[in-house]
Amino acid sequence: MSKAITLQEFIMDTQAQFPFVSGQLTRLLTDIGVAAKIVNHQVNRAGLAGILGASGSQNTHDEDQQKLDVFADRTFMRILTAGKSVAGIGSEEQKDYILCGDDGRQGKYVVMIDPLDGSSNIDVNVSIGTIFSIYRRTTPLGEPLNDEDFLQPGSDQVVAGYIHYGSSTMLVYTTGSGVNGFTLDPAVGEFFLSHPRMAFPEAGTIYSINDALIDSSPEAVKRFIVGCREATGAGLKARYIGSLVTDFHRNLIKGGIYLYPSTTSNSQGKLRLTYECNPLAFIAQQAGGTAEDNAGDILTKQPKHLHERSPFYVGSVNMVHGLRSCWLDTEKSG
Ligand code: AHM
Ligand code: MG
Repeated sequence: MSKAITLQEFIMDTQAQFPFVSGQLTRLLTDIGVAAKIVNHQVNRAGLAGILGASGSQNTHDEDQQKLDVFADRTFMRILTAGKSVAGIGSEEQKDYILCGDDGRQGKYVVMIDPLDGSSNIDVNVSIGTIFSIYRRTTPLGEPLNDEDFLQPGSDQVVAGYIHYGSSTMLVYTTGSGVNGFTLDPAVGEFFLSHPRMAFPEAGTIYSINDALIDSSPEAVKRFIVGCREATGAGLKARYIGSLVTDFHRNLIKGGIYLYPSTTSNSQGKLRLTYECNPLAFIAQQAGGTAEDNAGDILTKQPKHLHERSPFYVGSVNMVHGLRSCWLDTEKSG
């Protein structure tokens, strides 16, 4: 039997393979793995530890924070700010970005994170996730960080990943050279490589959308969904959990598209560009899939502010391109 590869070993091997991956990035990825284990532990015992339910506070989007949202945010902040590699962090749970150390003068990297995504599923024991993204700082080392460091297009990501707290806990990430997935063995407390070189199956068959949004979504999305429904005889299926990481992860393994559209009441949809859409878009691209907003490739979009929202369509190429054809058709007929 071949030896199981731990996350730590894999990170070290990757560092040796790619000269651009510095010791600081290795440290940072290791820290994310450690924080993931701590959050996983709390997620698993949430019903016992008295940390289910609302925390009584709200985040910058006026959404009620759950106790686990706050716990996960604090855990990632504490661990990432303690290492020497992170200069600043943008989090869904924090109104402004956080500067590490001396105004972010030290540390080569900037992290964008949604510490616990799928909050509405926490209390009902449904899978949730963490989404993260790492950029090189744009301001020179030794100077304080500024807005530009946090508002880089998704195409500049160095690393993107997610942790999926599901029936087992997985950490999936890319450094721009394919996507690899690691499963946590709770008995030994280690992530082991379980899903090397993850790739979207060529032809996706799953469509994932909140049905209640369809009537108020753009004509192109409506047409696409009508097409999907008509093709159920040909094997298409609707599946929607309401946890982005879970829906994405399933579609990555089985093949499909996830849609969170703009609507008449929310012209930019719901999901946040910098720490929800872009990381998953980069992973999708590295796994042979693709991601768009209403206008096209989402990775080239210039973020204007930290908590900017964006319509999001991500998954297998055949399905995202099928949606693109619907946009073109509606433009022609409109
Ligand atoms: P959150 O960051 O507050 O958890 O919101 C993001 C979540 C995604 O995980 C999920 O795909 C989406 O919101 C579900 O939204 P809806 O309930 O509108 O379908
Ligand atoms: Mg979220």
